[in-house]
Amino acid sequence: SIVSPLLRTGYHFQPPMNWINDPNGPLYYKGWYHLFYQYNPKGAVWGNIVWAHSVSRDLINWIALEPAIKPDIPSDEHGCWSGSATILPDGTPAMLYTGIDRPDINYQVQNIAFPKNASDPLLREWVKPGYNPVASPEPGMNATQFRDPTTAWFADGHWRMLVGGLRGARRGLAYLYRSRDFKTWVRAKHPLHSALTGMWECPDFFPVHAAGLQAGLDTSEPSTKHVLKNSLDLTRYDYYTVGTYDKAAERYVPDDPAGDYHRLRYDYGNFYASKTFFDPVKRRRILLGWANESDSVTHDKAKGWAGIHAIPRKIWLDPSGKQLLQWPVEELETLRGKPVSVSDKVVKPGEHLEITGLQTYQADVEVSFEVSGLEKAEAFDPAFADDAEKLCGVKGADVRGGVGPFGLWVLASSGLEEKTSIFFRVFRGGYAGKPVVLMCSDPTKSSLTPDLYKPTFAGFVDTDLSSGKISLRALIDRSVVESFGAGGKTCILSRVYPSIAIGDKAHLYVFNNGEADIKVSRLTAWEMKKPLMNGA
Ligand code: DQQ
Repeated sequence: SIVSPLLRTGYHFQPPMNWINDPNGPLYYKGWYHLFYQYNPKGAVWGNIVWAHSVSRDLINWIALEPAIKPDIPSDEHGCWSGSATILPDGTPAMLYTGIDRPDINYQVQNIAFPKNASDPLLREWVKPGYNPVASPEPGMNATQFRDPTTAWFADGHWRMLVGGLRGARRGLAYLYRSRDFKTWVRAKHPLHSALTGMWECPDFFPVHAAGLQAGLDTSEPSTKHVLKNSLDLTRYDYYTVGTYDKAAERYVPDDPAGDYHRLRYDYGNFYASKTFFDPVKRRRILLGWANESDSVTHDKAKGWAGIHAIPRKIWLDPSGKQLLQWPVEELETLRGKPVSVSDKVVKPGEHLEITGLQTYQADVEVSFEVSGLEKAEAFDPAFADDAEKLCGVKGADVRGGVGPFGLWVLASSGLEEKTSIFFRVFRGGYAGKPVVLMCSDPTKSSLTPDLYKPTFAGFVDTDLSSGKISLRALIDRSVVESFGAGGKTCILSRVYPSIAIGDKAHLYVFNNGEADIKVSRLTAWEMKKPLMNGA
């Protein structure tokens, strides 16, 4: 084959073969976590979409079951698209999802399915009641842009759910539907929220604790703070705002009036069509997302698979109230082997330090950096204030800086012909004199293979650098690097396809390409074991 089998991920979610996209209907039921996802049973490209189904005790080891929801009623016979689970008061899950009911155009309706046998903890079989569909496009609505129902929530005698849509050419919206019995759904006159951003795919709406508490809330629990997320098909990124849900007015109001355009993202890399759910066992909210390949379609077909999911992340509101924090679920740590640590190492300008004593193609790395001072920091050019990605495109890992670029070279070949750089770069003179911290993933040197898509990803990190400290965690898994900056303030997932830095030829380094010393106060790296992964 033209692609090394060693590039198939080891501990990120994927089925043994074929195409996967959005996570669907995640839920916890009778001792098992359930994950459904968009799946093509017939190949490694999008099409023939069914809901594949896997179960897990810990969100890390997965067992594949038969597809749960397949086209077999008139209102989904041309595709079972994305949707969400709601746990009803009697404990039974209900699944709301989009069906394609015409072959010619993507005419979209919303359907409902229930477990055939609620006493089966594996929820293997699903039935679709005869009253489907439960919501159809009405005159004046764009029937081809009407999909992805949310988890429903209950308040004041009614269930409510959202469906993503588009009005005119540009207004993305979250239609609001109400129901007393979970069967008859009526659209509210105005959407819960909308903005001039293009179509909203996969909306998600959930309460969070206001005080920076890490605990999650069930979707129906009242709260003073909510999060609304949507996936913009125009940019292929997931954006969210933090705001208030006004139940009486049936509206959501973002705290920052510019928030809809301010562009906070769950992840500044390859991460789309995500969805959260409430885990009643550990009382946390968990975020799941899809990471597409950035390899060529020819390679995808040759490999016979395409698409993975990010490691499930716990999410909660930052104490500032301005953004979310994200961290890989603690269960991931059960895959860690023997640690290798480095402490109090200074990396001088232009130098790098190799981390040895473990295999690093499938690893978890946590590092705390200390910057000696900000005197040498480059001046911030306000022209880049809204465009971290552009700034990183101009100032990649190999462009010498003042304070930074410093960080990790991962999946690097011993001669450094190939390396993926995950790093920070600090600038002077941001808003109100605050230093600006940029976090980047620079894959431009990640592979010698020609014709790969190698996008540079970046986000700003809203962190207080007065202590001089900043942390980075990188989950390295053969063809994916999932990075968490400053304790999960800024996250970047990248897909890379090295041609040399594969298997035991992959190396890990700390680098400093600035003019100021950088101290590694502590770095710990673990080889990661392979979990049960759907039988592959
Ligand atoms: N994927 C699904 C849609 C959704 C899109 C189709 C997002 O329901 O809008 O596979 O990736």
